[in-house]
Amino acid sequence: MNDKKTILSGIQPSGELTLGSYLGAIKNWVELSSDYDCFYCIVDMHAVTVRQDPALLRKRTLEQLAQYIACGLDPEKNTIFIQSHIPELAQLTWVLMCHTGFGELSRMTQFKDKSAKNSDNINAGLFTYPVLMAADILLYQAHLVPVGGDQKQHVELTRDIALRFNALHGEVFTIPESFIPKIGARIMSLTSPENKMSKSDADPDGCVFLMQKPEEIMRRFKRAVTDSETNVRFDPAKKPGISNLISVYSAVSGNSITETEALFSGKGYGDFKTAVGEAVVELFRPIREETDRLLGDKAYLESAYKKGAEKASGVAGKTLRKIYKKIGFIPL
Ligand code: ATP
Ligand code: LTN
Repeated sequence: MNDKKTILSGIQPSGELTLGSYLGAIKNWVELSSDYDCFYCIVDMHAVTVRQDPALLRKRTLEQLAQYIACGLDPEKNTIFIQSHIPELAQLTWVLMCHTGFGELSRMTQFKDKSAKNSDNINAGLFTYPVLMAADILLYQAHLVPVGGDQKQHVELTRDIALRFNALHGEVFTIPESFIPKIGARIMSLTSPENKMSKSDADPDGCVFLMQKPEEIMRRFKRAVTDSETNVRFDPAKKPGISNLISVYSAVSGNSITETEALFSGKGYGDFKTAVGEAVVELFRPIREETDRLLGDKAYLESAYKKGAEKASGVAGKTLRKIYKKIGFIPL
């Protein structure tokens, strides 16, 4: 019998995966994957809360699948799937929406940020986005949700919805917890280090992408915004740029923040930026090469997402039947 606990997490195919997506989420997905029963999805339904070009969305979804695998997630050992392939998700979302308060959703900071950025398209999907995410997590009865710090509030909301539902209808949902890295929970933009590095950022120079060529990665690190001091010291409030680079180097090398500070004490910003850039280049090189190779084998990618959908839909169907029964829907 499989008595491993369950993990679920997802990333939107709303842009190219960044260093932030990798250090905040995927790195932990890989590290946790042998100890848990893992469900990792490409959340295309979340991505369409913002207008997407359909052809580009298809391309990015497949690319993201290849990148998950290239990062070390084996589709034989993990359930890797595309969110929209599981219709039970939308069905559960409706039920959960009827257990979520308007006030709760109004407090979500991501909604506030995204509606400010997309003021011409503040649609109902953008507002109810966290309920779809709660359904992702609860449908697979996940215990743990490895995400970056920006998603903590959504996991808390998921817990509140699940506790409320269980109190009304009996213990049906597992109560999930977020798993947020100590270092790398919030990687900042290289050009404006007071903002999160985001794949759909209007200023792509602030991002480092998984698929970028080494020269381009080096160029972005060398031009990263820092400050007028010269010492490599961690102080996010006063030195956001340098502190961000210290976090990146520490997360990539496995050093603590203090160890990184000690390693570069007395060295100038130039040397430090080169070292950070080189560490990231070497981290991404094998991932980029393997992604390119996998993208040349569309038949393999198709078989991988079909297998993932088959595994995911077994679990999804089971949870949904239970929920429908609990709330009084008559089974067909
Ligand atoms: P978008 O720009 O479309 O909103 P995003 O770049 O913010 O996308 P998501 O798809 O929302 O990325 O997030 C994927 C995962 O990566 C989430 O778990 C999120 O918390 C994490 N993540 C994203 N950006 C960062 C970052 N800069 N630092 C740490 N973790 C991050
Ligand atoms: N909302 C998340 C992406 C996401 C997710 C999930 C993360 C959708 N469903 C389930 C963890 C678990 C985001 O914006 N990064």
